[in-house]
Amino acid sequence: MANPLYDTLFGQHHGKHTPFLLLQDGDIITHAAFLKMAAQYAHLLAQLGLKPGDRAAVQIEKSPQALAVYAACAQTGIVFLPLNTAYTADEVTYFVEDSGARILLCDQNNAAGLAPVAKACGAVLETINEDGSGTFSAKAEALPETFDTVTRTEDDLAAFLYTSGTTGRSKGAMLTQGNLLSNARALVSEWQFTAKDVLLHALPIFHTHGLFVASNITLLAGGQMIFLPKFNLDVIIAHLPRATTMMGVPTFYTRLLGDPRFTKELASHMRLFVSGSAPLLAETHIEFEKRTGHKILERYGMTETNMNTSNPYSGERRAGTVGFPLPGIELKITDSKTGATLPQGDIGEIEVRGPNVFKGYWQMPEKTAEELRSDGFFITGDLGQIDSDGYLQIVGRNKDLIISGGYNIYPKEIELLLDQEDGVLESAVIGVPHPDFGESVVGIIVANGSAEPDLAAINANISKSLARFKQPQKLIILPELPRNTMGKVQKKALRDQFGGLFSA
Ligand code: MCA
Ligand code: AMP
Repeated sequence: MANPLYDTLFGQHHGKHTPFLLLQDGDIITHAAFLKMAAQYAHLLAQLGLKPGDRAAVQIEKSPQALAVYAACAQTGIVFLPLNTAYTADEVTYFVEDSGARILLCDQNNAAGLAPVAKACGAVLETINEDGSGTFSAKAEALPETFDTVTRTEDDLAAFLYTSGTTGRSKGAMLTQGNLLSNARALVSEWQFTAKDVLLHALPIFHTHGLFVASNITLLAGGQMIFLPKFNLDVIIAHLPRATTMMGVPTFYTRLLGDPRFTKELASHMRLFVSGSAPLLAETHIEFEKRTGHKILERYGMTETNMNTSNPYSGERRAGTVGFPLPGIELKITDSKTGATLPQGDIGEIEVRGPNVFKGYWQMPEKTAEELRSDGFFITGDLGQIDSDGYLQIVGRNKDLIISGGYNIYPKEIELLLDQEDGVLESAVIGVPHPDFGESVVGIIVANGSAEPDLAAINANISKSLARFKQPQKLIILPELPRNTMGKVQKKALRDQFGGLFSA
């Protein structure tokens, strides 16, 4: 095939005037209209001087146009680098600099703030706004409606997705065409997606879940998406009757359960509800089944690996577990210190190997070597246990990570900022249970004695450079941090002490 990713996901729909994206306002974008837009964007990217392998950094609101930029990157062989719209200009600067992106696509509202970033990095700045307007879309409108797809192989890079690290420095996970395609194929088959499916899509498309899981498998199967800009309970409930399937983070499901309009009748026609990105509490799974008669299908994945395991479509979907390795993916539980495989039933580090596993971190060979073994196994940093029936249960994390509403937050990044603030000697950032987001961020500060830290000023300062969802919901001053005999901060003790802060 000339370009496996483009041909398989997009090219197969050429000339089809079938519905693809069903929008909130009732508009319908057909496959043909979508591909025309993507081809025009592909021409524009080429005209702007981008070559196969170059990176395109994209921080725009969810829209058909945003998805068409992904398709255009696939068609031109350009590496798609989507960015969370909540990131501040400081955060975006790092991604553009680190990736060497040749274009930065942003919303007009952020263009003035991001222009210096683009200039300093030698990237072209263009805009696409929430309603699809913008300099990029305007320039593309007059361009030809078809584009000669650039030849690629499955081993070529398709996307960079940045994921934070325990050192506080984000790493660009390099995903190949083959990584994305193998996973989409496995999921279409396991979850029995067909052209008849209508997926209720309320996830953002700048992360794996909304882009590679939800969108890629719908494209591969030839189905439709009710393509909503974000999760809004009223809108979800209004559109549910038209859908056959839905994918979400656990917060979607707890919010639905919190609404009396979400009834058995409303969900009766649905074929499948999928949850992932964060642990789905067994009680949510059970309550959902009681309310609707549906068992949510929970699966487990990562930015670096796409999806690794899934509960079965036809067999028993077991609450509190993430099911079995997907076809073609090997999974083992190992001793974190020695790397040796542990006996079945023991708790240890989850390692995975397969065509889904990424190529490495962009320009970080040492980091890559720390997590990706030479034999191809990726060390996930998650702790798991396999029960006697083969179901994987995630029992904890070997990495200091908070997951809030499905977004990953690395404490180190926030601690580095807090430590620089006036009056702060040191800090520890922890995740504590939160009824809506699963976990929420709390910052613990120790004063350096020079002056009482001004918490309001600290909050205001860090909010300049930190996306809102990463900002501590609460800052607390303690005389000292609990430490073990080796001097390491005991975050578990802090989580135990402050675990009830957001109790419902
Ligand atoms: C929004 N806010 C948050 C979050 N989202 N705070 C903490 N955690 C969050 N996740 C803040 C906003 O900054 C705002 O703050 C306030 O909450 C309300 O904002 P709003 O935009 O109205 O929030 P929302 O619409 O209610 O959003 C919550 C949400 C959303 C629907 C749960 O965060 C969401 O769509 N999450 C999905 C994330 C996702 O796709 N993850 C997949 C990653 P203020 O009012 O103070 O200004 S991929 C992955 O993890 C792997 C690969 C996998 O396995 O899938
Ligand atoms: P990310 O780095 O955004 O790709 O997030 C990946 C992490 O999300 C994994 O390493 C897990 O810690 C977590 N995760 C994803 N799916 C699940 C799940 N179903 N249950 C528990 N944790 C999950």
